[in-house]
Amino acid sequence: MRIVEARVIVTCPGRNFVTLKIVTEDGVSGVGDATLNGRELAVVAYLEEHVVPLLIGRDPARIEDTWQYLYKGSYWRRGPVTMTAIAAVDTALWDIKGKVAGLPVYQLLGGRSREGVTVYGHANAATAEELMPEIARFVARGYRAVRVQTGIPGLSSVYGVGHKGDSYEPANAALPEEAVWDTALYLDQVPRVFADVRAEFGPHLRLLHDVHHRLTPIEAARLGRSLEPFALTWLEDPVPAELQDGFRLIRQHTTTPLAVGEVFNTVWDCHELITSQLIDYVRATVVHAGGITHLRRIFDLAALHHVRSGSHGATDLSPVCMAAALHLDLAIPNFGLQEYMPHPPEADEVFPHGYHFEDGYLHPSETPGLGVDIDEELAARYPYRPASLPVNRLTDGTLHSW
Ligand code: GCO
Ligand code: MG
Repeated sequence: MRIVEARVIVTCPGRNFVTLKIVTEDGVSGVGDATLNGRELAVVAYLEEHVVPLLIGRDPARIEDTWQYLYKGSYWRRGPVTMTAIAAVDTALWDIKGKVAGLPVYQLLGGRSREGVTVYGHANAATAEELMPEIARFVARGYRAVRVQTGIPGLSSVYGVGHKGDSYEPANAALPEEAVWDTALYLDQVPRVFADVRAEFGPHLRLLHDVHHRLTPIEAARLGRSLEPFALTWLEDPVPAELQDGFRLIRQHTTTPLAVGEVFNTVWDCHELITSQLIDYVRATVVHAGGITHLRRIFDLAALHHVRSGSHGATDLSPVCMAAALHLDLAIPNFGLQEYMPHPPEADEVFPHGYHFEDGYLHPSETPGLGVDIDEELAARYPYRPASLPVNRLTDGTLHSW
């Protein structure tokens, strides 16, 4: 069997998504997510100009060989654009393999290791008082784990806050919006809010918090320590992770579990974090870390070192990525948690899928392949809209991590 066609589809049903569809000579097709938030068209060009010509005529069954061909064959290894493009191809080929075998992809990965995929939702509000009903809403829907983000008095906008409801969408302007950041205000407020949340919801609800790369290691160590009484499931992205060694210092000072990885592309971004046991959860995801094939490799290394998965699942990852993530989550031995932000209804319509939420768990589709597709006619009704992520500045104007 040969690949006869590969098309790149760009659509904006509420937000931008890039999808690769690969078609075989037998008429079997597979889909892969290729969305890189705020840099979507770079991946479109990479796929259309440099990858699609290499796919035509190849055997779609040779997933590992195709992965190696695209990774080693590009010479310029790694990087988000390359790895997102490779991920899209890899995901689509797993979809095809499942359809050809007549099996859901998780069966090809070794079968289920659990009954469902535990997900966490996002509760956010400007004040602690407003937060409580938001968290209660998730608990009422069966969520066992909730990420809590709070406003900071003195700051007009904060990552993860200000958008009521399920879909927080920071890429909301053609050119980056600018926010102002103050670490001292943040470090003062967050432990107070978690004290209130624990008092209200008791010891058993799993609580998470995303720092979104804004602290230095010693600041993160202090935050982790001040949050210890509230027993978080994880503190996410406490510092930018280019310097893997930075986590060593945080680790030496706090028992608050650490999670990182949504911007990682390869195992090389986290090998030191994993092998030195500097983190507890690795949050790399299918679409940005080279697809099912490479993410499996990261999770297998993690399993050897007591690190569990916690894949990124924000709304800028399409339902195609979510479907693929769920098959992997169900199969691996060291699954931790899966992030879940439901997509807006128009995105769900463009990407018909069989995964479903029930009682705090997501369940992948039982249909052969990934159990997700793209309605190309509908997709064409939502043309691409330029959208950028915000930037952050300190109060004196210095550019800071967002
Ligand atoms: C998360 C993430 C997202 C990112 C977004 C960037 O934990 O869900 O931090 O909210 O900011 O995916 O594109
Ligand atoms: Mg995050």
